[in-house]
Amino acid sequence: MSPVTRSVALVGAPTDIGAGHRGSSMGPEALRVANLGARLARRGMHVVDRGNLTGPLNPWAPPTDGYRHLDEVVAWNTAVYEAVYAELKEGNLPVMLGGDHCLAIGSITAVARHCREKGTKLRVIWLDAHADFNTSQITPSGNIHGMPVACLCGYGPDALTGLGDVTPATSPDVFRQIGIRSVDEGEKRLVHEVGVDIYDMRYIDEIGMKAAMEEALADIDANTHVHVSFDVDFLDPSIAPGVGTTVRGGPNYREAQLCMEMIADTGRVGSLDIVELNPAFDKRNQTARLAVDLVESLFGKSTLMR
Ligand code: HAR
Ligand code: MN
Ligand code: MN
Ligand code: MN
Repeated sequence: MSPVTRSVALVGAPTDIGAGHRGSSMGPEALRVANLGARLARRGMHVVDRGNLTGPLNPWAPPTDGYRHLDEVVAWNTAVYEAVYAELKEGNLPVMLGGDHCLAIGSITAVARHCREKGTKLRVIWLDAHADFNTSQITPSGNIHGMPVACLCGYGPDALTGLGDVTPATSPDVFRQIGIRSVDEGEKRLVHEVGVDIYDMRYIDEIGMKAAMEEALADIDANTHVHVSFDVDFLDPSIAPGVGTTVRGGPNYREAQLCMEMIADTGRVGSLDIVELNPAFDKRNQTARLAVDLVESLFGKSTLMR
């Protein structure tokens, strides 16, 4: 349970507008069917479900100038930005139910504004198989869900880097990326150049999840707002098949639990994205149920056992 707030607002963003596969638009409903709200309420949190945001349909068009569906991505992110900012302003802990990962541009831009207004330090824990640091110049696909971290750091189109009150919304030092194992060639050069703090799977294999998370969480203090951006493809596909872009060699169940538990122990979680869940690839909603399990741990489920 975070001392930041115990009132949680679920905000659905049912779209696959930034993805390379259709179906993450069904993510919010799959999380509801897996009882996300009731599970968090059982943890002692006050939960309100705000329902779903609306936005343009997916035209399934090819990229133009290195972006697929840029106008529609901007429309969806504007809606997410406004909704998440409104929840933070009311003192609620927003949980954005994606949708694909392009929507983190809107949610984190809102969180960054909130932190500036409160004089709080922002730390984003980015759980993902991918670095999501592509630009229109280097993207292999044009899919904007491969670009949100770059956009948040100012590498992207004006309409996305300038969503909030300050451009860019964040900087690379804000991010700690965990579980990374698929980075494109140009993207690799760019993350090194700008110095993103990446705890990739090779590193986690070598030193273990515990030591990796200790490093990643080291400078979180009482004045830090922790935002967790949970791309469900972070998890190993053997336990989480319900995503569009599976990459072998992710954290197993226990490693993922430990990761969530250690973030919970900071007591500073103030906002969350759950993204890239794709029921079209899932079996009996197992990936949604696993995501809900892990989110319970993120909000302190295991703490009572000590
Ligand atoms: N890097 C690839 C691209 O840009 C795929 C990355 C996007 N996939 C995600 N995001 N699920 O984490 O096209
Ligand atoms: Mn992602
Ligand atoms: Mn991913
Ligand atoms: Mn806050």
